[in-house]
Amino acid sequence: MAAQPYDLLLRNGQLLRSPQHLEKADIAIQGDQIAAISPHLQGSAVLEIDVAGQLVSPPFVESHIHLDSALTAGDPGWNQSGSLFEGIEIWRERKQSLTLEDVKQRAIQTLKQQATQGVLYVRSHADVSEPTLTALQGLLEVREAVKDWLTLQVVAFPQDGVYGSPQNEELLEEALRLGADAVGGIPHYELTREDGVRSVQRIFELAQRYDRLIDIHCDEIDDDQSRFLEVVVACAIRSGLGPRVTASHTTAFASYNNAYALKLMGFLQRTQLNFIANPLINITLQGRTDTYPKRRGVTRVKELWQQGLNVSLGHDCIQDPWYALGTGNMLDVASMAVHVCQMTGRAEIDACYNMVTWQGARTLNLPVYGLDVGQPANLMVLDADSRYEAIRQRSVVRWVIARGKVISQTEPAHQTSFLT
Ligand code: 17E
Ligand code: FE2
Repeated sequence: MAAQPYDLLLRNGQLLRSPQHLEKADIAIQGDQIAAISPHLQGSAVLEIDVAGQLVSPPFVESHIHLDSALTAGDPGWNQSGSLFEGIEIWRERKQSLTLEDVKQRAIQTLKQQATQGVLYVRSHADVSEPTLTALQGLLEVREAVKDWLTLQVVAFPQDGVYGSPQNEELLEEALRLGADAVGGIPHYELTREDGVRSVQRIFELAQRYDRLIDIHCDEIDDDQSRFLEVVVACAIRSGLGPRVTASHTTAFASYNNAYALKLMGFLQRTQLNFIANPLINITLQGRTDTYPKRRGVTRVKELWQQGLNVSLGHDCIQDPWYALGTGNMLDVASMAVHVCQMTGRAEIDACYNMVTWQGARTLNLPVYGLDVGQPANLMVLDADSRYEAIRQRSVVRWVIARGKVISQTEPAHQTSFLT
């Protein structure tokens, strides 16, 4: 009797089996799982695709984006100074008119744009400093609506500070009761340094009480005196929560003097903290008060990576008050990291690819991720034969497979002929 055909068979792929390891193989999918991986798979399939040596990779992980503000650039005004603070003011005005429909429509449109480019895991912040919690409720509904093709985590993010106004602390806790996956904060934007410290301590208490992850916007400023990362480190060491905690942005780390940075790096070794850099936006947002020399304002990605700490990369924004550009393409993010963080060595370029895949999965605390038999069939095929080529060419993601289904197909860019 003939063997049951697979649902889907990808032949002749360059499979990214681990952060270190590429393997030429066929991969078969049955239902929503990876059923077999082998250099020459026997058997047939309902749908068989010859991927002809192209890179077969686990999906991209977008570990840091603000879906509640996505696609609002210019509404109600353009960020003329390009600063974080003008962005916060524009958003403060825009968020007065949020409705559930508005949030859901823009978030789902953005997620589809991301998914067609291979992003199947996303962590989004939801501003919880408006009394109706519309952004949060909208994104929680979106998390449910997209769950058959994309995994969305929602962070309760108090954009205006936990202690910025009297009701914010309670709103943050209410967001956790409503089901946010993680608790966030913004200590460098609290009214005083003491409030900043207190906010971090409160975030850790809430995370423990509600058993949630932590992802704090931390020291997103060029002020070398902004030192809340050390408070996060202290709380992580004392609570033992390290791997469940993320410090996002940490741009001030790029402005610290080396003596202090060296001490901090030593402390970080005791935490297993996760870091997220957002090089597209922070290269434009930071350094705005400098003349020349002008700082880059992206955290010490290379040094953190060299120390063995987990670093992932995010877009942060797609067309919003902080950054009017952005397409959802994670290879743009990785490419910007290669440039801004000077990760140009061959292993460093591969590391930047890993920062939008494996390292992102670790930041999100995903229980399973990767290409192994028995795992959920989530993967993508890129028009490139290596991570280096994918980043260099910003290669098209030809096929995206989510839960065993082909959810997106893109033709490669047209070939150009030189006519002279
Ligand atoms: N809010 C914030 O505090 N920082 C950012 N980078 C964005 C929103 C995008
Ligand atoms: Fe952010």
